[in-house]
Amino acid sequence: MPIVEPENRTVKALRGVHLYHSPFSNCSQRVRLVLEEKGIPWQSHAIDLTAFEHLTPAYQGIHPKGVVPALVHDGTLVTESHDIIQYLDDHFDGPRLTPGSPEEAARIRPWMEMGAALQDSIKTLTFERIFRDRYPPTREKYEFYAAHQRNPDLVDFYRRYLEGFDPAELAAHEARIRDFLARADAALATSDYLAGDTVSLADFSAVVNVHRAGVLGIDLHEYPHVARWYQRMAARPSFERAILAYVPR
Ligand SMILES: N[C@@H](CCC(=O)N[C@@H](CS)C(=O)NCC(=O)O)C(=O)O
Repeated sequence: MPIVEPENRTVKALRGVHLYHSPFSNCSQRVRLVLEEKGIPWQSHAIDLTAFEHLTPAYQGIHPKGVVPALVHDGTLVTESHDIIQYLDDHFDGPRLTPGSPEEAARIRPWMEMGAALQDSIKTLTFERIFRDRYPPTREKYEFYAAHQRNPDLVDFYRRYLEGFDPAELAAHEARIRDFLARADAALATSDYLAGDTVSLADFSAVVNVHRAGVLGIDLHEYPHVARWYQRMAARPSFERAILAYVPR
């Protein structure tokens, strides 16, 4: 499913690892973390979402859903950040981030699924609490977006951003993020990492969402095991290189 035929055929000629990504995007941060952890050399194609660079015909022809990140490896296009990090772990040397036994692997998958399911909540609160001041929506921007974004769900999202999100919806998104933090806190009460005692893709999937939850104003100290785990994850060199080097906070 994550491997897709690009409509923009030029990417098929790319050799090595190329990442189309954006500095602040949590999904891009997730992929950059795993690239750093595994020590994979890669070429950057930075896409400025605030300048709508993902709306160019060239990029719309790369990612079928019109979002970042997108990875190209020797001409193979992989989309969806969780599928990309699994692909990287499966295809490249470096520390194995999906531990060997089926039991251990089975503990990782649900965290990846929960991390993916949280994206709508993370995105909505990011637009409301951070972007609304920095990049206020206007009718002109919406019209440009609607004319160039082929993904109707995203056009609808931008319309709701322009018109104002329903407060009940915003509260529900915060509750979902808090529920994720509570589940992580329970798991981390009995093990060092989310899926056991070794770091895995589960942790790299989750840490970007936890980091963003803090930026969105949720006090991580309400989740003490998460707070301690987050400190350890943030102390890894990958966190500096994949996250803080792009956006200090
Ligand atoms: N399920 C996708 C979500 C990707 C996504 O939502 N990307 C955001 C940035 S984190 C994006 O490109 N948004 C552009 C837009 O909304 O116009 C993944 O995990 O890769």
